[in-house]
Amino acid sequence: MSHKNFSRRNFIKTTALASAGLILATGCKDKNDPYKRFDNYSEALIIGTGFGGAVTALRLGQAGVQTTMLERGQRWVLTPEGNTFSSLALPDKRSAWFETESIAPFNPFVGVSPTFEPYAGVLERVRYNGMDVYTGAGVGGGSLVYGGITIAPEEPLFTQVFPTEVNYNELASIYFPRVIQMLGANPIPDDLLNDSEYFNFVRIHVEHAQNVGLPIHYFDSAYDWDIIKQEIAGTIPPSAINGDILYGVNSGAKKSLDQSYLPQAEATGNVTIKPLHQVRDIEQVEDGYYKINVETIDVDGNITSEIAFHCRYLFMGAGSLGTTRLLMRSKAKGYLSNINDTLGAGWGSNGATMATRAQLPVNTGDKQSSPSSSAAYDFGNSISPTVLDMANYPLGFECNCLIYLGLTLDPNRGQFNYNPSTDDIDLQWVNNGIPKNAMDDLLERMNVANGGVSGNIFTLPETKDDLTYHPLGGAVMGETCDYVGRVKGYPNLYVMDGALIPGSTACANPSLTIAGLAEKNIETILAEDIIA
Ligand code: FAE
Repeated sequence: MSHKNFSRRNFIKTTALASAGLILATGCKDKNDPYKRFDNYSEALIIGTGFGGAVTALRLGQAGVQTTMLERGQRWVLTPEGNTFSSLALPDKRSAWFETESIAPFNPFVGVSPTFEPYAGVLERVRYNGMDVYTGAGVGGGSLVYGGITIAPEEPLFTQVFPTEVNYNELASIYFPRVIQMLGANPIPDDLLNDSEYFNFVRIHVEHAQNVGLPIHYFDSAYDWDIIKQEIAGTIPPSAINGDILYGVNSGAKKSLDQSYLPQAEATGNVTIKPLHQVRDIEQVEDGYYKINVETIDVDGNITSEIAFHCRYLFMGAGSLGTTRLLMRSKAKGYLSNINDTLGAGWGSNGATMATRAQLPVNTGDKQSSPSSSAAYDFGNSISPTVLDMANYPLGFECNCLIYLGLTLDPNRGQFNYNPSTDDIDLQWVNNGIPKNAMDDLLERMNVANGGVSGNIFTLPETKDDLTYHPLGGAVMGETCDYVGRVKGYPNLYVMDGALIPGSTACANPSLTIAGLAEKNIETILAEDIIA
């Protein structure tokens, strides 16, 4: 084992930075940080490399704080051949986090799926009683698998979900624009929207929504539209336009966090990312420092070593499920026993639904596989305000159908409980029907105005609200944490990710809200807790 060497390297590097004035320049409160006592020590440590983790890493790195990021998944590096990720059409082991067949929610291969060996792939499906949750795994977290939809919640809905201590105007005017600029997210260009056969389905969606009086929002999208044009022109192999979004985009068109925040964080010279490092649990040790117990794994899931890291400032960025699991497990083992009993509560699915309309009297085209670009706002819905994201449906043939992701303002909240027999958490979830009913109400109005029926597609026969891509909550602000993510009762322990969110991002896809809050919170934490 090279713990000693690693520790010594860290020590030498940190000392060198300190003598160069780089660490003292941050004005850390305790200038005699006794880090030498611990193996694998870094001043700050972040668990997870998704939105909350990546934002935190960049800002810590820029402030001169030596930071280690532990990520359970792989680092996926794009190749010129365009073969890094699994395709959607023929999923292989790279598509899923230790599964043996495709886990796509609209899997057209059910029963006849290709099977494969369990592997450290990019998309995880966690099956709870009555709710399946999807999350990303790998350097970049959910951004590897996400649709790039970058939407800010509307203020009247935001204030129904978030506590008044979170200032909407501050987020909207400072932090959301900062994230959008960092991601390079931007709306679909007019030429693609108006003329390309690859976006015919979007034009139909817009027309159908407008026919029932809904305003359309062309949202910022974390896609490089020039690369998409190259894919369409055939100058590079197609990937995003083939619907290869769920398992990663091979052409580089998706502006995932490994193209923005994370390389910029590493470029500060203060941030180190360690892939295939799966955190088991966390202990508070003497003087308020933290010990992080880690299994290193190989891509086949074998544990290759068990090691401990230490840090002074610990940031949770393992996502709603990952962070809640780690905190609850650590609490149950007596390592963080003072976290209050709100831990595990307040979890929500973001009121998410997935639905189709079929038998449409228009051709939606055989190329409805490109990134989504528009949403319709149904805030007058009598059951719940609903945002209707147009989604891509990579069937590859004319289906006269459209697929949607609907986000509703669902007040339903679940409760996680630690299960000692599995050493994991279970979700207690009772479906209240609101997301499905709101969505069906909206789709029915669209069918009456435009033709078509809801559902009735073999892969998605009816509106589903028992799965979500948007897990939120578990260590919620104002309850388990304060309003900037400090875990109550545990100095220097912070929640920076979706676990902090009170179960919903108010009819918006969550990445922008999670990242915007992380930007805002790390600014406060640096100023008040880390820098003198
Ligand atoms: P997240 O991005 O999930 O990152 C957590 C990281 O922690 C992951 O890399 C994990 O591998 C890692 N991790 C977990 N446990 C451990 C452990 N024990 N040890 C070490 N590492 C660990 O967290 N949102 C949008 O706004 N727009 C979209 O278009 C959109 N599309 C989506 C499509 C799909 C298929 C999915 C699954 C999600 C989508 N989302 C979308 C949701 C979005 O990806 C999600 O809200 C954020 O990624 C959550 O960010 P967090 O920082 O909470």
